[in-house]
Amino acid sequence: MVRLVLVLGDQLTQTLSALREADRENDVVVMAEVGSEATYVPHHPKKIAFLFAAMRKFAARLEGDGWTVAYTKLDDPENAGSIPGELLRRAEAHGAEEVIATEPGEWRLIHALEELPIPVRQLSDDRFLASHADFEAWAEGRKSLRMEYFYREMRRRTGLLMEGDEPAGGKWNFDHENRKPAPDDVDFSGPMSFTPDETVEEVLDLVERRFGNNFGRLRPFDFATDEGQARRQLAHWLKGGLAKFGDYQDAMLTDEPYLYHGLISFYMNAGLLDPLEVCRKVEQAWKEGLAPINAAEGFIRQIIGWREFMRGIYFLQGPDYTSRNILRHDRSLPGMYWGDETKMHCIGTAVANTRDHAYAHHIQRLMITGNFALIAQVDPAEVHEWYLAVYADAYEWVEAPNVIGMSQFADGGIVGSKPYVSSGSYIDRMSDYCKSCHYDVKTKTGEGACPFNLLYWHFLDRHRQRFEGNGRMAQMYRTWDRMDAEKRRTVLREAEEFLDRMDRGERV
Ligand code: FAD
Ligand code: DLZ
Ligand code: SF4
Repeated sequence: MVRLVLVLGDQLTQTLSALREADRENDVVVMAEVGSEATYVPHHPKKIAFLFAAMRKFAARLEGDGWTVAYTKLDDPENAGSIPGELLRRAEAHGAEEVIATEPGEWRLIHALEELPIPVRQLSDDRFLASHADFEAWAEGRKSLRMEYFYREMRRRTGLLMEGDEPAGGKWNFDHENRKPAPDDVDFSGPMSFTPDETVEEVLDLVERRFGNNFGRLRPFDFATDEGQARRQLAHWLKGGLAKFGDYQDAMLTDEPYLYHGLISFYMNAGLLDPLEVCRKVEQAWKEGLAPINAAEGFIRQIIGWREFMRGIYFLQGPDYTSRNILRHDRSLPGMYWGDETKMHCIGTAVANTRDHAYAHHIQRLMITGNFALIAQVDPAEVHEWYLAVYADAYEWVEAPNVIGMSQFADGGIVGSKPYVSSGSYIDRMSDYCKSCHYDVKTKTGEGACPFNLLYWHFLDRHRQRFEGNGRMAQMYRTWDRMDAEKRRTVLREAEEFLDRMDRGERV
């Protein structure tokens, strides 16, 4: 009996569980570019182009390895328009009665596969270290789920940066060394640039025609689109970027959209790079003296700690996670997130980087666009949709816990123990943004006051009841309470006026 083997756009891994389970001689691999996946949010054109190009190249590689691949291009007139539709069409054509799949990274698609009228076996996605059962077992009985403890388990399990039972360098976490402000010069050239080949060019034309009006610049396009290129990008960064990754992890510079970041999340999330192999290479670089422990540990924590932890939370919390809104924020996402002009240089820069590269680094996502959306009290569902659309590494399993949880505190503190909010002074310390801004970061109220300064207190004041008992926030409330009453009233009034102007669509 012929079986269909589903390979999704973010499952481009030769050793995928569904491929391991299948029979190369008899089974048919199904891959499809479909309207439903390409439009469920208005994805950045670079994200769509990256995935379609990588899918086409991966399909060709499977065929070269002897697989039969039924590949549907987006503009194929027979295209059924959705993953379930394509599976049914192919099942009929090949007389298949069963589908083997690796579990998708979004509840939406898991449910769609469950509802198919033919049996679908969804195998666990073992490209991750922790299975759902592992994470559930770890979470069981804990009052709160903290990444740090989960991370230590993953260190022990993998043996990464371990010396026997002890962490290498004598401690588990070197984060306090990883908060240096922006350097004057960045001596790393950023990611490699890959010239589009024929396959990529064909996809770029297609995406331009079909998705050219989506937010985001399609060209120039220089992403890696196959495993070999992704490995070259990794090697390039290990050599030039890793050593200072830790030091400047939280820094931001106007003319340096990448600093020392790896730009490998696109490739790991789509399946072109194996996260554990990436970590082993980072560990090796540390062993060879090519990177200090704070860089190696900081990076490995992001992968076997945060990345795995976020996925665990997404699946543990269930399908309603994306609609959580514990703070009851309901403002519409301002037009500046979609490229409308803004006088705030920090937001303008983060959004321009996003528009041009389908990328912004972590601290821009967390402390610029995320921080602003939170203190401006934007509806987290709208914030979630934006992040899911605009970043080339965004799939719900990783994006939602980062946005709903870490960035917007909409889950009430499951991911983070306190909200990531700051006034302008943090941004000024960690970046060069404030030097070129219309607003003055040192001005707290009145003409030219930095909006982050106003909205920060406005947010804390509105949510006083929820947060003042939080030990990690007590100092913030003490500072607020020490301000004289008239000043506090002025801050709150000016914050409201700012938000009104923003809501009216004025350039703020
Ligand atoms: P580097 O800075 O070089 O970091 C190394 C790797 O660590 C990343 O490639 C990534 O795989 C992993 N990592 C680091 N932090 C996290 C994290 N918090 N969660 C999961 N993995 C992490 N990451 C995504 O992969 N997809 C998303 O949709 C996504 N959305 C985010 C939304 C918000 C609001 C925030 C605050 C963070 C989000 N992140 C997301 C995490 C992080 O910002 C990106 O992984 C990182 O910017 C990717 O760029 P890089 O490869 O250059 O990372
Ligand atoms: C993101 C995406 C896009 C834009 N297009 C496709 C597609 O046409 N075909 C496909 O198989 N996958 C695509 N993807 C990735 C899926 O949306 C992803 O597999 C699910 O969201 C689960 O993570
Ligand atoms: Fe952003 Fe305020 Fe600095 Fe301007 S002054 S860049 S708005 S933090």
